[in-house]
Amino acid sequence: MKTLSLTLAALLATTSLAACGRKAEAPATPAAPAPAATPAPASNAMAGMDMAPADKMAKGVGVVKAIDMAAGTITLDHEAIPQAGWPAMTMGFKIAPALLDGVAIGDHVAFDLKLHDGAGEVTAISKP
Ligand SMILES: [Cu+2]
Repeated sequence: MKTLSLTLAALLATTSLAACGRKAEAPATPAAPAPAATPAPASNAMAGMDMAPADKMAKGVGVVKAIDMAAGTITLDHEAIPQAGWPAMTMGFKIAPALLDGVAIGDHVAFDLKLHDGAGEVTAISKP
């Protein structure tokens, strides 16, 4: 009986982990139709994995190090971003290719970020 319980627990754990990687599906999850009064139940359930429970905006400045139009990414050597709790560093961000018009490697830029799960997407970029 004890062995059976352990096996069941292991199965449940495996199922939960598998469900984690398939957020896009999950139609049977009771938490899916979120009532307006309850803020982001899915995020709360995943709290251990999230750096930030919800999207957050931040502003930064830095220098363009690399651009990948096809992938829609930009690498920025950015100064510290207190709103994100980040020190200065060089890192890649998602960016809509349309925003990369007129942006070149070596440009000093100011940018807006949308932060989600510790990753950032550049939502605006300009040369001050
Ligand atoms: Cu960074």
